[in-house]
Amino acid sequence: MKPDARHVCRHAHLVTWVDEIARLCRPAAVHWCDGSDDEYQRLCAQLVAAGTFTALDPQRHPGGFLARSHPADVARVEDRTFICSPDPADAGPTNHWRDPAETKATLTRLFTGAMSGRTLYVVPFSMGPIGSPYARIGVQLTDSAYAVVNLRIMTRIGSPVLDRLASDGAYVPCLHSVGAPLAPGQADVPWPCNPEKWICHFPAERAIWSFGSGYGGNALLGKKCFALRIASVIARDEGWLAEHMLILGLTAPNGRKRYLAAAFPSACGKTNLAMLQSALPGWSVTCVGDDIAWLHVAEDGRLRAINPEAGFFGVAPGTSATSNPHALAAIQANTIFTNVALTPDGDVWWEGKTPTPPPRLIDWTGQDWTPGCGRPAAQPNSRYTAPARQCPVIDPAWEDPDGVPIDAIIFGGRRLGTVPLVNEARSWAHGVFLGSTCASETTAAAGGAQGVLRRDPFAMLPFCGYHMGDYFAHWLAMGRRLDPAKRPRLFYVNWFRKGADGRFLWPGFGDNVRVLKWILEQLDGHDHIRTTPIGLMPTADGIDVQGLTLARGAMDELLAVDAAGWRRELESIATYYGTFGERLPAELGDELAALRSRLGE
Ligand code: O2Y
Ligand code: MN
Repeated sequence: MKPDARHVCRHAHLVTWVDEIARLCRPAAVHWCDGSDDEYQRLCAQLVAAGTFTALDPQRHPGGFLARSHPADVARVEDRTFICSPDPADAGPTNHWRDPAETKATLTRLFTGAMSGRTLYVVPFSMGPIGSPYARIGVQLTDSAYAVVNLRIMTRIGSPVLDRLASDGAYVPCLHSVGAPLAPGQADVPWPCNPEKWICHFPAERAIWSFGSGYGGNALLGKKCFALRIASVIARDEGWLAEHMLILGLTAPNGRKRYLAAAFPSACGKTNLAMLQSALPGWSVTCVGDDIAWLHVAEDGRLRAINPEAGFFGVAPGTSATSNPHALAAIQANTIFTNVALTPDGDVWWEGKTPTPPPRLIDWTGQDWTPGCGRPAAQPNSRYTAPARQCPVIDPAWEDPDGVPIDAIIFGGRRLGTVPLVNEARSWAHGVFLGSTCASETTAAAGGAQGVLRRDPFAMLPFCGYHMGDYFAHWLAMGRRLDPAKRPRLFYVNWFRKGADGRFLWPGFGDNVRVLKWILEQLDGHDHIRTTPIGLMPTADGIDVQGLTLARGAMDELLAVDAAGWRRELESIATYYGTFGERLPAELGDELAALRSRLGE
């Protein structure tokens, strides 16, 4: 693949690192990515020839491709994800820790000759708009062309990034191999990978080494590995926040626009909220980002956010004209689909895309599929990779180098009971308490039994690169640095509360704008508010339900403070907090005690 961008690199340290890795991994060729459209097209054609990609019907999905992964390489591997801090205590109780020197030694053995017969791609990438004071640069060395083309959508890559690096710019080295060397003459497979997987982070040296997987967060190292795990450590040290948050703009009928950020655990509909199609006339949402926010204190004491990504790596199942029409429009062209089903006429399909499935499909494993055959057509974690600029409601300021000002931050989770529709924190410390208690409940697979509660503080459980107790302390410190008059207000929402009949009480999707409206009214000061032991909540008529038919009594239940449920919640939080030992900030213990006393315990 010629020509490449090597000649525009003036960065001696980077050249030396690439040479060193090439000597270790012994690729057949080294290609420096320039990030051009030509290069992207050549790599896609190469992936089609290799059987990794199937080109979709150009009428239905121009520039669209389907990739099918190895059936055992379909998701992030949390149990193989390691934080290799020098001191195990710094990884904390929520991470898997490994000794950095031992891990480097093990990985060095695994990477030796790992790229034989393959091309080593050098992918300089920028997280954040190139030139933004908040952007950071990484360089991924990878033997996966699939990773390169996905990175080109998800980040800004190539020669402009090398230019920006100049001769001595800082970068995060990100080493990746699928771990499937080819012997001379050995035929390749469409999705090379290794049964042994290692996703390793070295926070002290700000480096990432990933081995064995070609999928998603394991392979696109700019996303969870860099923009969350390593960036959270950098942010702690430099005084900013790297968060698992969407960013949206909300415009009221009077034309006033405010920006909100929101943290939800995976599988709570973040992308749907980020691109919400408003059910309320006159209200509209624009999308700045759907997964990650980097938040800085600006000179004026305000919090400003950038989306460090340039694309969406969204989960396909459940994406429909009802749940997210704007995502459907965004993925119409120039999109890579992974592990979805293929229709006979070259279109894609997944569970929930249409109310009824097509009569015949090729499923994500490449087998014939018919409705009722007992297997899912699309892998449940199947994905689309699409450029953010294609979203019809992308915010005009989504690439503003200075970011957008954040007026409210929303936390949430999937809670079947107890937690109300919306609740505002009484103070910054109370908001940090709310964020620290984020949790999602899964309905047990059999028998409709009580769900299993997984605490996911700030939706960062799998993504915080250091001790979670120190992370809480960092959030408390950030609040002290913000101008109290301009500090974002902190909220907690729950779209997933169910009634006694087991049905969701709240319709969700586009109707969630009704809750966003109440949040905005809170910022402007209004009287649809009541003080409760758990925080500030809407009055019975506080949420605008015009045009919405809720089940009888549903709003009362959605806004109820269930004392018995909260008593159980207090105990659950106390047990959870106990896991952080002495690194739990005293303020959070105080918030728990204050809640206990407000609840009359
Ligand atoms: O399984 C993967 O590798 C993807 S996970 C993911 C992708 C996009 C946005 N968020 C997530 C997540 O797990 O939070
Ligand atoms: Mn995510």
